[in-house]
Amino acid sequence: MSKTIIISNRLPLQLEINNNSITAIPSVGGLATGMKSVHSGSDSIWVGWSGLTDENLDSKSEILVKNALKKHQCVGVSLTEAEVDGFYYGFSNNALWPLFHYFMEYTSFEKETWETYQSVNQKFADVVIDNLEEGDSIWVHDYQLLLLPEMIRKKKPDVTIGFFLHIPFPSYEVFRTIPCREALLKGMLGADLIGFHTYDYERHFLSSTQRILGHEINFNNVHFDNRIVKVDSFPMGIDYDKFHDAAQHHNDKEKKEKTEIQQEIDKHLTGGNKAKLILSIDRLDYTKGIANRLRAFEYFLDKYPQFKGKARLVMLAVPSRSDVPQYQILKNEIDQLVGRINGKFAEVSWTPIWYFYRSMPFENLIDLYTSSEVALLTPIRDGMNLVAKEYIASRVDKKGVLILSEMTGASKEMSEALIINPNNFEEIADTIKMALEMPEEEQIKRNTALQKRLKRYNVEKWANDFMEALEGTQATLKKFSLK
Ligand code: ADQ
Repeated sequence: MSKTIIISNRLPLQLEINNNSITAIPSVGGLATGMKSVHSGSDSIWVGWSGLTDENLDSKSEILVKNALKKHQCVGVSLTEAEVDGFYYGFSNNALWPLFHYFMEYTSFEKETWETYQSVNQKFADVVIDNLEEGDSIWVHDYQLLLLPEMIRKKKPDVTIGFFLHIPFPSYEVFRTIPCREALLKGMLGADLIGFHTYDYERHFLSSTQRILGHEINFNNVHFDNRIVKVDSFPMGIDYDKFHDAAQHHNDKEKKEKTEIQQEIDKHLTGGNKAKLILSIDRLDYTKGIANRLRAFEYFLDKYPQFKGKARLVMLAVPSRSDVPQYQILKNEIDQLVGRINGKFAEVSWTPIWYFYRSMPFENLIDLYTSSEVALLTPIRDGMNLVAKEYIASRVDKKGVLILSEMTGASKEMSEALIINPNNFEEIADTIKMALEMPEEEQIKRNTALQKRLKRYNVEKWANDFMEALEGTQATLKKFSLK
């Protein structure tokens, strides 16, 4: 029986090691949830890194890990610490991540990390080929594995390969600056179908392909190496029912069942102390525009002092890539900004910013989504931004206002949100005021339209649409006898 092989840098599992046993707990992240409809039954496997380096595993624990992964139809790619450094922290996160998000000043190209990126992609390819059988389809995910489609194609010319990029694809003028630009494009073009979140990313990719490689492009088909590669956009959705149902359950809860965070929020929302909550949630990453958001919020309080004591920014940042120097610098900058703004405006009964630097369990996310009158998401660049969708899905009463950066993929589908330029503090300040004063009927009208769309284009539909289009590429090839 043929199967689908899903490949991503990390497996959708967390490994817990207790003395002599290892348990693999499935992750609940967007990608893992979205792929549920593809990665289920016995007709799929997932290939990726387990998160443990070879140095952390002896031969006994290696077998335990392998068996634990097998139970979840996962196959591990083993990596050394040096490989993780060069491939993940080095080339993926010091070159590709900043460049693809237009942070050229943070981009550093080093020969050594590029070499490790190539050899680790080859390691992934070898594991895939070892597990590949006649009739299998392959779905490769994200910027860490740009070379993988071509590496697999070289060994298995007839296999069906799909590739999806979760981050933006930059414009030609930015992409052309990377020394290994031909190799990266050719790597991706090993696929039969290349998917992006938005039409803009798709266009940027096609234009780079045409101008750098000189290939013929017919609508969204690239003619390459005697093959046709289809390029299309597939905006990723969320598990809408999961968020909506959890929010409904949250609203039905008795007082004594409430989480500590919710009890704390309730305390601050009662009596004469009621301040509306403006929520932001992201990984602590320079692409997310966290410093801009803080400065814009400061500007808002300066410009509209009538909101002092009446509005509060609740800012949740998840620690991320803390071994990369830019992330440490950003963390310090944000700590200082929060301290300075709180010092400047705080009153005995009101602090303008509540800042949490940690990951939170799902039920606390729901507490925050359901308790906040406004969500303020200001990325400088973001492939999609799932938080915007999760906030709207959690608004069971249909109230709440989403302020969303025009630099996110999500803004292309969520035109009922208040769309802002994350570099325009004046506009952000005015939009926060508008959001806090928006009549309830208007909030309900906007959110009704948004929810309808998010429910229909959920993550399962995203995965199914991609897989259907991938199957479609094979039908086209047969029709034109190219296979
Ligand atoms: P990310 O950059 O990680 O993803 P995003 O799409 O916002 O960004 O997803 C973050 C996820 O983490 C959300 O599901 C959110 O609920 C969760 N999360 C955030 N803060 C949390 C916290 N403190 N505690 C617990 N969970 C938290 C990349 C791209 C995006 C793209 C996605 C999917 O950068 O642009 O939308 O992949 O393709």
